[in-house]
Amino acid sequence: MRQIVIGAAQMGGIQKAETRAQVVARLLALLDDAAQAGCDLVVFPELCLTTFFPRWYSEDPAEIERWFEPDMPGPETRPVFESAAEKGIAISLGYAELTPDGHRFNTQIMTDQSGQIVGKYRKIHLPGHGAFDPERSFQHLEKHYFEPGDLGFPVFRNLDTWMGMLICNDRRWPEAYREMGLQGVELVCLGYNTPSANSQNASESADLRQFHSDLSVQAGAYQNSTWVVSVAKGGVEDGHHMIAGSVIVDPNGQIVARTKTEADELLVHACDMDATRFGKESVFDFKRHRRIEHYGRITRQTGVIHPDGSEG
Ligand code: ING
Repeated sequence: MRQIVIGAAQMGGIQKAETRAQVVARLLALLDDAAQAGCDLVVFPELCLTTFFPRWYSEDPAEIERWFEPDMPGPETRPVFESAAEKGIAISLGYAELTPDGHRFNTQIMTDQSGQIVGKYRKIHLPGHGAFDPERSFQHLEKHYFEPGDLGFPVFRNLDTWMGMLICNDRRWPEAYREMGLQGVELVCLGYNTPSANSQNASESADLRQFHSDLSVQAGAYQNSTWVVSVAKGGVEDGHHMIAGSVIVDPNGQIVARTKTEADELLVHACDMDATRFGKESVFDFKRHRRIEHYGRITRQTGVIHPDGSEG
């Protein structure tokens, strides 16, 4: 049996004033917990090195640069890679990437158990808006700070398993899972920073947003017969609350483990990768059941076009 003991390393809020060193100390503590628990792989959240800075509008290059990593690992993050390698733990972590030629992405990497990066994903579905919006109770400026990812939805081999990654809003889009499902993905690792309030609809409850988060990852897991590890940075950041509720979802779409707090908390589950086989060979045997001749709109069309030709 191909078993991976997976640690979902949920984080509580990271305050704007928190230094990289302070955050790295939290990641190292979660890694120590993971070693104690016998983890083979640990998944950290989206943007796990900084506060969720897209809630703040800035045009000051110096301030913006503060949030981005030109190197991964860099001097401040190397201790995380070294500690994981010493423990024989593969890690996946999310960060704001600044490329050598000046491009900015919301990125997640994955290492093997020796600390080598074996997978990289750049967030494709950027939610929110690109310009400061005074109508909103708070900003969500990912389209201002990041470019859409340019790597597609890669699937790679790690720990004798086909793995892929998503980031936050991606988990709401079935196409993202299916792109990996069609590559045979068996484990999808993703992190999220999800505000518990809707900046445009005050009546939307935190419970409904948690429900949508769970629904999305459970559907993605079941409909592609894959494990999904979905890890929050939750709790309060400078007065802004985000949902926690990190979960590990099995290939039947069942939540097998969920965090209990909104703080730094390691969630551990022994995941049998062979449990993905039955679904892939029966109800979701894509080769046997899919009828791609009827799916043209999904890649030909971006928005809604009604049968009478009217849009939106
Ligand atoms: N955050 C949120 C997410 O997709 C959001 C933004 C929340 C969009 C709820 C739509 C509905 O979970 C990030 N970082 O994508």
